[in-house]
Amino acid sequence: MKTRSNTIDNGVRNTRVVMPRLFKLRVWAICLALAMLGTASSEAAIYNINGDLNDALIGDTNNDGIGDAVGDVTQPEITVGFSGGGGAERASVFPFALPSLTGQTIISATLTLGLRHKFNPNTSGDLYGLTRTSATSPVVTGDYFAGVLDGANTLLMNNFVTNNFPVNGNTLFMNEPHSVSGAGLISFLTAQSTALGGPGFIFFRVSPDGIELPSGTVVGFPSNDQYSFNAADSLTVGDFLPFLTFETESPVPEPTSFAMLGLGALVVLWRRKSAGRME
Ligand SMILES: [Ca+2]
Ligand SMILES: [Ca+2]
Ligand SMILES: [Ca+2]
Repeated sequence: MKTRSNTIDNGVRNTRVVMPRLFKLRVWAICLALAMLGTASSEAAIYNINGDLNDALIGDTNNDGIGDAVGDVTQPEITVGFSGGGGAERASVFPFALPSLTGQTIISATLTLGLRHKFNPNTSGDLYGLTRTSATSPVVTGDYFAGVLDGANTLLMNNFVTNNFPVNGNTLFMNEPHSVSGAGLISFLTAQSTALGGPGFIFFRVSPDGIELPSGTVVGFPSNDQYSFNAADSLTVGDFLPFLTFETESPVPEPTSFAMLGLGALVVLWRRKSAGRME
């Protein structure tokens, strides 16, 4: 072990060798940490995606259980449930553009839709992720569903919106954000991203979990029995619009410059130490 007393022959070497032991340990620790940081790090990214303007309702206008008409895609408010008068059951679909996520792992995600009105709803609205993906965003009639459970698509939240005021109450203005997060949504996004294999569109749907067929034959139902959601087209300031946010992680494949720096410093220290031992 070298001490201050036996290294007085060379001023330059002296300044090196008498470096306090604790300080030397710290330098080693920092170099090692830099090296480890570079080889084991991952990159995180956050994506904030507004709903696509092609969001729309789909109607089953002849009440046969099959969707047959996509509503006006420019409407600021789209509905889910039974519409009186014309007698149509409706579901609403929200497309989102997904970027390429190759090499990334989704670690958290939240989807938010803005519930705008409740029109005497007697049924609840269930939130699904649709199995289909597409290179384009338009909603199609095949996206329609009404009923208790749609086994062909991914149920993300049962009773996403519910009636919580007296049946046959008045229409209520809500503008209330409703969100879903967690493992189910992460799993769905991961599956859709994999299916796309690059950028493309994914689709979420709110469906009524009750069916009222045909119009006018269900005694006691109000003229309207539905929810409405803010569409991406809404221009009203303060509206909660369709919004998807998620975070990804991806490993950094190459040792970074930090790692090279850390390894380089380790080599220099090791050489100096070896040289010191040989003296
Ligand atoms: Ca729209
Ligand atoms: Ca139909
Ligand atoms: Ca339900």
